[in-house]
Amino acid sequence: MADSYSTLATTLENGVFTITLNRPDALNAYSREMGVELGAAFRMAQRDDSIRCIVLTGAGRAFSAGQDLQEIKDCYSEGGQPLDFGAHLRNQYNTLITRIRSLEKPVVAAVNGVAAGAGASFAFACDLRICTPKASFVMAFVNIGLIPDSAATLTLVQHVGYARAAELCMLGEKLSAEDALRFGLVNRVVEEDHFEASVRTLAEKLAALPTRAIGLTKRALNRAWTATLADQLEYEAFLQATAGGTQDHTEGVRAFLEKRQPTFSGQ
Ligand code: T3D
Repeated sequence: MADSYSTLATTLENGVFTITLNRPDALNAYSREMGVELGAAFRMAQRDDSIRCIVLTGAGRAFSAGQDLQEIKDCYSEGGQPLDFGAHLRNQYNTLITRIRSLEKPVVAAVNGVAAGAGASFAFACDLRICTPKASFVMAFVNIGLIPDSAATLTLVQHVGYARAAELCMLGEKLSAEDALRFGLVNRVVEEDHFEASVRTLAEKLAALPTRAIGLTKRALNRAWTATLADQLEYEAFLQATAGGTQDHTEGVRAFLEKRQPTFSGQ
């Protein structure tokens, strides 16, 4: 696949669409252009049936340092036009976070280095997080007098609980990969030498599973935070009616009965 992005590098292999944030000199800080390109890449990931798992990672030594503060520096100069934070978040970050959460395919954050500010928020919005021992997470917002955004006030509480989320958000200190694993914030920490291969193995495994069932599972998990027991039971029944009608469900049951490995098509 030809790469038509200037802030991202992408590959599609064995059903795995890898999106690499590619501004290593700025620690892959989020620029306006990166926002536009990420939007396009995630839209394509949803549309293209050959894509069955998405990996989000960073080039160089960082995952992402969050908002590019250089890009908005004029807003802070004497007489500069102040940033319209509400509009900036609504138009850029919020649409991307919504897209990741509502994408009906598994999204894995392969956290190769520091993830700070909205960079951390993007990792938290993914379904799974795998990182190297060098990775770290910094809720850098407080260090510049802002509140955590891009849904981190929700996702971080979901992943680690209120007390740990409050400590990370209020102190703005670096959380190591080891502690992130202990807190349940990341699923796996893998030595750097094996990182790429482990990410590939995990992503290809996800890509070979029943994609529609995974998408529907994601819907149910997303809904769980606000649902009552009765709501959730009903929602599961509703979604299962769709999952039960997929080719992959039939294939899964037939393979079980015929004592063979299933071959899932994603349909
Ligand atoms: O509406 C809105 O815009 C609000 C939205 C907010 C979303 C946000 O993400 S707010 C939070 C923004 N991010 C930050 O505040 C993080 C700032 N960076 C850091 O705290 C540290 O750089 C890191 C913890 C990420 C990494 O530290 P370290 O020691 O490994 O690297 P460093 O030496 O600080 O940075 C290396 C270079 O990257 C350096 O440039 P230089 O001096 O080599 O030319 C540094 O300026 C640059 N860099 C790091 N972060 C950013 C950045 N450049 C632009 N924007 C950045 N966010």
